[in-house]
Amino acid sequence: MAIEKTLSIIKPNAVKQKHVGEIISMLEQNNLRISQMRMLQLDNVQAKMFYQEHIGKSFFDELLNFMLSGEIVVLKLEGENAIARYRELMGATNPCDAKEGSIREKFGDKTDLTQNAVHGSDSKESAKRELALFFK
Ligand code: RTP
Ligand code: MG
Repeated sequence: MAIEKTLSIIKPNAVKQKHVGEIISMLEQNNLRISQMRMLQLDNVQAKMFYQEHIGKSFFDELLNFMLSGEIVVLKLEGENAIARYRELMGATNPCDAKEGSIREKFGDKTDLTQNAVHGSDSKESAKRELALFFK
């Protein structure tokens, strides 16, 4: 199996609720190696660039407002089959549907699917594009 790189974002709700440590611990326990990590606040231009695939969708403005609402942690993760393994660990987009023990089940807001605690790249192409936005 090939070693892959992927981008994780710990979203503003999880940072505000002090779940950064627990989420990082889950990444480490699942052999998703952290090779780079930063805490930052997105600006409007960066957020639009990052979520360009969702421009025009019904949830876009709400998503952008949320992602601009506080600090986030961005992480470069590496490991065998890391893209799919991290998506599995995150759980379904809607925290209500996320399987027990997944990051979104534990830390996502079950009344607001926008606030689902984490992001993860969904393909090799997305990972490459998204990593380049945060890590030189
Ligand atoms: P992500 O990109 O954050 O890893 O999540 P994902 O692939 O599971 O979901 P995606 O379809 O890419 O959506 C990006 C983020 O937009 C918010 N969202 N809100 N209200 C809605 O219907 C809705 N749908 C998506 C979520 O924060 C989702 O993670
Ligand atoms: Mg996505």
